[in-house]
Formats: sequence, structure tokens, C-alpha cells
Amino acid sequence: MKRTHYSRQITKGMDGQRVKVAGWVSNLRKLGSIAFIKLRDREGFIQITLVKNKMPELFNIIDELTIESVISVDGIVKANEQAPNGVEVLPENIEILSKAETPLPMDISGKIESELETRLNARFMDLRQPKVEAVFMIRDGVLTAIREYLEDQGFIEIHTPKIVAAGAEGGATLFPVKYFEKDAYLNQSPQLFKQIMMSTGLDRVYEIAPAFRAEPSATTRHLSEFTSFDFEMAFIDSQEDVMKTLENCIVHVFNHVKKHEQDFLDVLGIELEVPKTPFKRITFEEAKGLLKTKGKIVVDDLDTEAERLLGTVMEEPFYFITGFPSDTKPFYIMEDEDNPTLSYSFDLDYKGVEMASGGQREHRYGKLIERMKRFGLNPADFSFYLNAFKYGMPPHGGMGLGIERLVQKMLNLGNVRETVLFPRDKTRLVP
Ligand code: AMO
Repeated sequence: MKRTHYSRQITKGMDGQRVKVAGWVSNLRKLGSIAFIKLRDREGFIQITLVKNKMPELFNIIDELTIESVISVDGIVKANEQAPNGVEVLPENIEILSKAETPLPMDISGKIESELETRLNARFMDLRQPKVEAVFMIRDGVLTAIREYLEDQGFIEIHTPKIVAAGAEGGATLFPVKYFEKDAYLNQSPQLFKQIMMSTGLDRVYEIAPAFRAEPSATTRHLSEFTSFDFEMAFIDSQEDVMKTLENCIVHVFNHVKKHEQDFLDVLGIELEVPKTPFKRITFEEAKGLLKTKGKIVVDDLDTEAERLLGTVMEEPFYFITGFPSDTKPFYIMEDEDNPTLSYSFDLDYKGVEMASGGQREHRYGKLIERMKRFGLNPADFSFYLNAFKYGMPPHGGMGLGIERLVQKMLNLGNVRETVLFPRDKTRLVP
């Protein structure tokens, strides 16, 4: 290997030890007969110090190197109070593995702030910045924690098709696909498949996978391709069972990130507060009342502005809104037994933005067909889904959460695109 240690693993206590480090030349400084290379790898920086009279041949490499070239360095660790982190490496050999051309496609020295569009066009370079990299290290921690929590709760990870014959979340945001001789779509959500799974006996499932929505407008929280975290669980008593699983999962995620990703939170200057359970629950009616006091009149659903305003009046960052009107929720949501104009649905909002929605599903075949027809859907188009309800389908519920929105709000990022390596939106198809 070209490396024995990442930069962060090299400590003062290793004085005198031989190491091999590798990474990108972040900075170069030549001060007469001494020169410094600031080497960057994914864990941070390490100073490589060259002294001319100790290593006359090696010293000349400084004139050959360009910023952002890739090198590997064999050398000896030296504790030095004047070096960053109190430690440096005195090289015995430096190998140039790949020389970077000049000028660079964007400045990543931190001197010039680039526009998001410029950064996304040169994303490979943008991602070399510790602040950008930190977002993805934390995102990795979020996903690890979700899997950890759900596996512990007896859920199994599944993968459902992304090329489908019918969508569940409304025709307006479907992407059509040419599929041999047939019409197909990119799936908007694993909804129909995770529900089919509830009839199989594998009665607790989750999926973390891409979902596609042809979102026509450019906003700071909509993507054409996002990562949907879904779970579905059977034999529930009510949607409360789903909400409890979700809030406990969120708390586990925050604890995990705080424990394992603190270095990256520090890079971003984020003081992460672990939310407390139970999260506050308010009904849609109560939310309407709160919004009225802010001068916002809501009829049957919360728009972006209503969600934002609600965030300003709620005391806690996370809160559930329950009991939305049944006509504004999808056909698969169960209506309230006592008041069918309402539904057993919920949204989870975080700092004024919808993170997740879910609820108890309609598992009774006849009622489901009725509801589909009321929504103007043709049950024949959904027979692959409806068949699973005819031969033994337990009561069940679940939810879907946008990973990008969760990371965005957790890290106080202005735009959801910051949390995607290569975002897709109406105008962006490359890189
Ligand atoms: P919904 O359509 O509310 O519900 O989506 C669930 C969550 O997914 C995220 N999300 C998005 N994130 C970024 N860009 C988008 N275009 C986008 N669209 C949605 C949001 C949202 O809260 N099947 C149901 C879930 C369920 O009932 O289990 C569904 O898809 O964070």
C-alpha cells in the first residue's frame, strides 16, 4: 500500500516512527532552504517538512510539484510544537503519483467562495474541501445508524424495483421510461412494494434507495432523484407504533452521529443537539389554529410557507402532525374510523420542513378499492398490488423519509443539493 496511516492517525507520541502517507498537495511553501508541503487526505492534514541541506536531491521536487497533485511520502515522524497539531513528517522519499494541471477548475483554498453551480460542475474538486467532505462523512454516519437501529428492531433490508408500471404518489411527478414495447416509469416511492411485503410474512422491512420525482420547480428542498428511507411494519395497533419506531430511530441517528462523527461536526461548526422523545404530536386542526395566530390561513394541507411558520412557533425541532384530511392523503392511507374525513396519517417535520410522511394503511381489500376509485384510479392498473390484499393481509403501517432533507436540516445547509454527491434537478443531468 502507498499508505500506512491517515494524517489524523499520526500523533506526537509516534516521534521517530517510520510512516507512509499519501494524498493531495494542499499547499506548498518554500522559505529559502526549508520547504513545507501541506498534505491532505480524507482525515485531515499533515505537514511534510523538507530541509535542503539534509536532503538536497529530494528538495528539488518542490519545484516540480503543483497544487492538488497526488503524492506519497515515506518518512519519519517528528514531534514539533511549531507544526500544525504538533507533528510533522521528515521525508526520505516522495513519489509523485499524479501531477495536477494548472489552473484548477475552481479554487478550493478557501480564499474564494464559489457559487454552488460552479462547485457542482467541478464536484470532484469541490469534494476535496474538508467542509464538503464532512457532509458526506456525516451522511454515511446517518445511514449506518438507521441500519443499526432497524436491524436491532428486527427489520430486514429489502430492495424493490425502480422501473415500474404504476406509481403511487400521483401522476404529475412520474418520469416515463421507454421499456421495450411497454410504458414504464421511474418509481416515486417503494410504497406499493413495501406494502406487498406485509402480506408475505416478512413483516418488518426497510429500504434505503433512490426515488424519482419529476419536480418541475427549483426549490432548496426538492430533487428529481432523492434517497428515500422507508420502513413498513405489520400487526400494528395504530399509526402510533410507526411514529414511535421513527422517533426512536431519529434519536439513535443523532446519538450515533455525535459519537462517531464529532470531528466532522467540528469541521462544520455544528453543535448537534440530540432530540428528546416522545416528539411533540399535534393534530392538523391544532396546527391550523397555531398558524391562524400567525396570520396564515390553511384549508386542507400545509404548504411550504405554512410548514416554515409552524417551525417558528413549535418549541422543539422535531414534531409530528397527525390526522390530515383523508382526501389530501394518498389512497393507501386508512381513514379515521370515527371521522372518515380525517385519516390515520402523519408528517414528521424538523425545523419547519417536512422530513417524513406515513401512517396506517388501508389493508381491507374492499375499502382500498373504494378509496382508489374515489381518487380516480383504475384498480385494474394496480392488480399486481391489490392481489396481495386478497389472500391475507395484516394491518400495517409505515413511513418514508428523505435522507437529503434530514442531513440538510441537521447540518443547517441552505440547499438540499449540498447533501447529494451528484444532484439531479430540472436543469442538471451531468456530472
Ligand atoms: P412523500 O411523498 O411525502 O411520501 O415522501 C416522503 C419524504 O420523501 C422526501 N421527498 C423528497 N426529498 C427531496 N426531493 C423530493 N423531490 C422529495 N419528495 C419527497 C421528503 C418526504 O417527506 N410513500 C410515502 C411515504 C409513506 O407513506 O410511507 C411518500 O413517498 O422528505
